[in-house]
Amino acid sequence: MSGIVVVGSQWGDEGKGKITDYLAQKADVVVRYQGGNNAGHTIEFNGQKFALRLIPSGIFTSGNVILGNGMVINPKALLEEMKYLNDAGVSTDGIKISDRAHVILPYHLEIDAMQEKLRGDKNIGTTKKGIGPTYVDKYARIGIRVGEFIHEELFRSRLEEVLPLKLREYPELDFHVEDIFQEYKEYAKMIKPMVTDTGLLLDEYFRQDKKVLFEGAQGTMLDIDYGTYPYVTSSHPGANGVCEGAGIGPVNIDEVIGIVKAYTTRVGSGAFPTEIDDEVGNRIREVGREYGTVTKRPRRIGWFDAVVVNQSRRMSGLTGLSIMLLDVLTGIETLKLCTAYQLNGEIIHALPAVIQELDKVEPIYEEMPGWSEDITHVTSFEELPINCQNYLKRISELVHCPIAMFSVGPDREQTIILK
Ligand code: 2SA
Ligand code: MG
Repeated sequence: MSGIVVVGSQWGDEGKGKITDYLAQKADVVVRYQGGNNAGHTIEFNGQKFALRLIPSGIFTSGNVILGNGMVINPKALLEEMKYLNDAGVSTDGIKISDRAHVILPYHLEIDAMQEKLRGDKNIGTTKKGIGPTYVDKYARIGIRVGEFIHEELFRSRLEEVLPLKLREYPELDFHVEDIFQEYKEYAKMIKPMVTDTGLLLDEYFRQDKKVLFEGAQGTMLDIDYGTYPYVTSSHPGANGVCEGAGIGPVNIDEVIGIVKAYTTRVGSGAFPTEIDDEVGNRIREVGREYGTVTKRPRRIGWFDAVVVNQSRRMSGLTGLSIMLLDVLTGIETLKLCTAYQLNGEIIHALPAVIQELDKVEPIYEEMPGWSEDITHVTSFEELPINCQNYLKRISELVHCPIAMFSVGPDREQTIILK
């Protein structure tokens, strides 16, 4: 192995943190390639629980982590996260930040909040971390990159160029170059030693045959092109985002593990064909502790949707599935799997591109008997109750992808790898 990618293959929060932490134990370096502190990765080991937003989970293992060029970085949030880790005795000396990543500045946060308000009941349900507005500036070519940010004079002159444009676009904003500069130049000083050309660094790792793990944030259904647009994030959370967001070529990717829950969840607005709004849904929410890591929002709950995961398999070239939170389904008498959709009397097997059509699809379900045995201590596939084994096998068939691992609880020990 040289490059392994771990991607969320639904709408995020599938439990990527847990799997990347597990795989990170064998990796020389762990890389984030998109998004920013809209992510919330929860990691538990030795009875300790950590919530990471920006920093890759490899910080607990080799300690070598890269924040790639495809990311948008809030320097203040990064420094806070480093302090949180340092206070818990975790070293952050191994962090490297791409000089090509974009910087989230205070006006981005304000624009995010303002746009959400203006959208009214059509709001996206963003995390209000300024993610979308920062990517907008990147593509409008008025963003400020980390490489500029860490040079005081460059940072000031870029702010002088860019801020007036933003103020013209949003006259209600009340920001001044000098205020932002004075506060943020201090963050820049602290970040400077970590900044480098991370693409070069990765090339060295690969040439030395080192093991590189790419950690996706959010999920493929939030992909800016292939997700449920416009209810998406502004990056490419799938393996399709790795090359552009880390500065490597596709030949460096050997394996892509798609993380899915044994059911489905989503935070924020937008289509969700298999959503269930009943007692079973509430039960899954409580047993699975389905609340956002960053925003604490209750997550929407639904049955496993093979149409969604198939789309993720196609876009990311998944080589294996990791089924998370299997134990949460224990005790539910009948489980449902969505195998296809019905739209205007026709059966379809892919998500329509147009959200107004996706809103109209009816899921077609297959029912399977559940299991009631406690599965939190199993250590192999064969130890699972037969109904549970059948449920996993059926998912694998429907998604055309082998199962690489499954998980029956939050601890590192409760992840079972299949040979
Ligand atoms: P944004 O803030 O512009 O990226 O929001 C756009 C959409 O993307 C969704 N999104 C997420 N969905 C699930 N989990 C996310 N991360 C946090 C977590 C979320 C939290 O891991 O728990 O704490 O609430 C995440 N980040 C973005 C978002 O809901 C919008 O639908
Ligand atoms: Mg999360």
